[in-house]
Amino acid sequence: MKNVTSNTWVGLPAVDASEYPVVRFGVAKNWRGDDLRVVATAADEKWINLAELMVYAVGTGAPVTFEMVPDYIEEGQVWLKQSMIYACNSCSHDGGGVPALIDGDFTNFWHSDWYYAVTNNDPEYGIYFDITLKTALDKFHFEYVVRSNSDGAKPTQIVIGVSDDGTNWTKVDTFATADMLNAAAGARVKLPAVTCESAHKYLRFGISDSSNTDTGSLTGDLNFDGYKKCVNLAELMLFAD
Ligand SMILES: [Ca+2]
Repeated sequence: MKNVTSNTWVGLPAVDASEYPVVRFGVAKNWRGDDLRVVATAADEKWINLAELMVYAVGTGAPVTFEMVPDYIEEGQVWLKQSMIYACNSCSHDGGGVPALIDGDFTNFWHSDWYYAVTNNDPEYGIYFDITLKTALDKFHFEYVVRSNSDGAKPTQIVIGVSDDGTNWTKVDTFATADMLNAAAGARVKLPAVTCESAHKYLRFGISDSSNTDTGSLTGDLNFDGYKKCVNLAELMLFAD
């Protein structure tokens, strides 16, 4: 908890601030006494700066406490943060990496390696993202946005896995929908909901095939240089259903 008026932290573990991406002010009120619903974020993320919120605390003259919300869900969307995502592969010479995948900007993109070797793709999940949640989900769906200036390496088959330990994965669904296959550059694609018998904190979004026609397969041997099959995405979104 933090007292904004005195600017002191109480009982907050000394860990990377990105592990606490969202702050919810539960008891804040404005000068009229109206309840304020305010969220803010730690420094290296892109949401509201905490400094903007201190005005309200000064206005009331009262201490304001707030809670840390590890997984911020708004209208069903789980706000993905960089600290929640492990990408088995990201291209360092094209695209903006994982940050570009979750920045809300549909004009930039994440790209898997091409030309240079991909050394850790998976024979079942292809090139994948592992998402670590603090709050387990038993029903969820993904949405993504095709790269805005090209649909030449869009996903054409997606494999969803879940895990209870982040190590041992269970495949729960494979999608190759008409929406995926017909998606134009810049299109937003909604995948069907995934329903599990129990809730899981670890989700895997695997891309096992793409429309790219270069040599190889995303689930196969990409371990050598050359124009190998690749995939890219403008944005990835997760929703709790
Ligand atoms: Ca983006």
